[in-house]
Amino acid sequence: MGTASIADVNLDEKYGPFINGEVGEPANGYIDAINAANGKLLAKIGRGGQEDVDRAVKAANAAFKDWSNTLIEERSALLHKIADTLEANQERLKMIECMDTGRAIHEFDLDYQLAVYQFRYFASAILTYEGTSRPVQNGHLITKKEPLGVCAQIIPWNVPMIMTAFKLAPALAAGNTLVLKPAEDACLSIMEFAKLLADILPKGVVNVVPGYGTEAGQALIDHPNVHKLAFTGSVEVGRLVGKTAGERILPVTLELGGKAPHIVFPDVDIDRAVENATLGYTFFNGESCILGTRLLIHDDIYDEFIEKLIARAKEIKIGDPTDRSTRLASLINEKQGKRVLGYFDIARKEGAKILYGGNRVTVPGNEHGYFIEPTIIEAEPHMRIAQEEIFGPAATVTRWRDVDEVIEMANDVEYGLAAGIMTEDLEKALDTANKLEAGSVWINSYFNFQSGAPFGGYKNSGVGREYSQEALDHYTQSKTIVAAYQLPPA
Ligand code: TXE
Repeated sequence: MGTASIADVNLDEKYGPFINGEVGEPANGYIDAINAANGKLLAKIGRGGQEDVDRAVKAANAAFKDWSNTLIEERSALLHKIADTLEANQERLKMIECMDTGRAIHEFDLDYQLAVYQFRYFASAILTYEGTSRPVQNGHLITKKEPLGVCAQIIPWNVPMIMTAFKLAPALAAGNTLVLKPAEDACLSIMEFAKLLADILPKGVVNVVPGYGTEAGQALIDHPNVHKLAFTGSVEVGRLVGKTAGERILPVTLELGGKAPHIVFPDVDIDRAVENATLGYTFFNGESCILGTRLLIHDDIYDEFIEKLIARAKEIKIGDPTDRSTRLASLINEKQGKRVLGYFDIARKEGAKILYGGNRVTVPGNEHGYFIEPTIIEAEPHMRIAQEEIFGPAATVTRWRDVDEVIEMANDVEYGLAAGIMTEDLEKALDTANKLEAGSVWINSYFNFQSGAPFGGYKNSGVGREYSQEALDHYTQSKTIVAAYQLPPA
């Protein structure tokens, strides 16, 4: 299938919860799913509640025994089939996700590539995820990895298919069943994907209950028959999920916010560095926890770098999300739009200087959307604008002179998800990378995702790692069996 257009997406009128292989009626009615840019009704999504979650958890528990006992070769083949199906249907799903989130359509090429890779990676990784077996004195020792049971997985709205793949692929590969609660603000691509899964996976292995966080989400994390909690979203809700896991002694993984530093050394090719920095703060519409939103630029090149950074920002095309030439489009909703503009006001009050941008833009035919200019703000490191997650296409810029000083600046935030470094001196780059408090450090190439590279946060950015073999550890528990050949003598 070629590039899809709006006319091709052909949405259902309603998307109830996907439970036990079927789309059903939600217990509490429906919520409107709105096109983020033009405000038009796209479809209705189920407003999941306790009753739907009960049914979903029951279905996942019923499916667990058979699924966990399937041969790993079979599970691997099914994960490849999911990847094939996602690839075959990607153009339509990308367009649905573009309209639902408001993000520019061209970005979804990366989203779906990462999602497909994720299923393929775990299809392979599970085949080599072995326990051990060795003779011991008068017997034999076996260690094995067992799945946990039913996983409750909650994801946000910014990159729905990436998040779904990050959660589903390792959990399924390891032999778990699951209930996914996508975000109320953007879940149509996931509801469509769930229908495709009905033809691939046994009933009940994957269940999807859409709805509000305080209703479907809360009911899911509180459910007594789930065995693992996995969450991506705000720190605030992450704490709540972590607290629930603590009270119930459940394993938990949390992927929360970020405020990544992107350090520019004076030896860089400035044009290339500006390009990489621009990608780093504007991709994903600025709505991602991994963005390089704190640009720390060496004093020697600061003025020239800023001049070019502003010139580059001016070239960025803000427009209709479905137009392939658009580079920045609409934020998800009014709440996020006001939050981002509110941060610009905070910055002004703090005495930070908005060097470029800072405004909402109107895109004809899309007046409902919150289109925000790429925004460059000169700020002191301690200011709120340089400390808190904005979740919009904005970066702070700050000068530095001394390497120790910039490392301290880079680490002086509550988050530690990602970081970037630009220099031609690899020794300096690696030394700096070793000193940064961040789960991922990208040198000279921001967003350089590689399959198998653990992804997750230091500090308040979370607990646990996804995207890698480590994720299998988070979806399994180890069992040790020590077998003696005979009973000890009486
Ligand atoms: O997140 P929430 P929101 C950050 C970003 C953004 C801010 C708020 O800074 O501006 O969070 O976004 C579900 N029990 N990130 O309000 O509320 C909710 O339904 C169970 C960073 O959208 O955390 C959704 O499915 N679930 C982040 C999911 O949690 C609950 C990506 C995330 O929503 C719940 C998104 C509850 N009580 C936002 N309350 C990242 N790490 O990438 C809500 N939810």
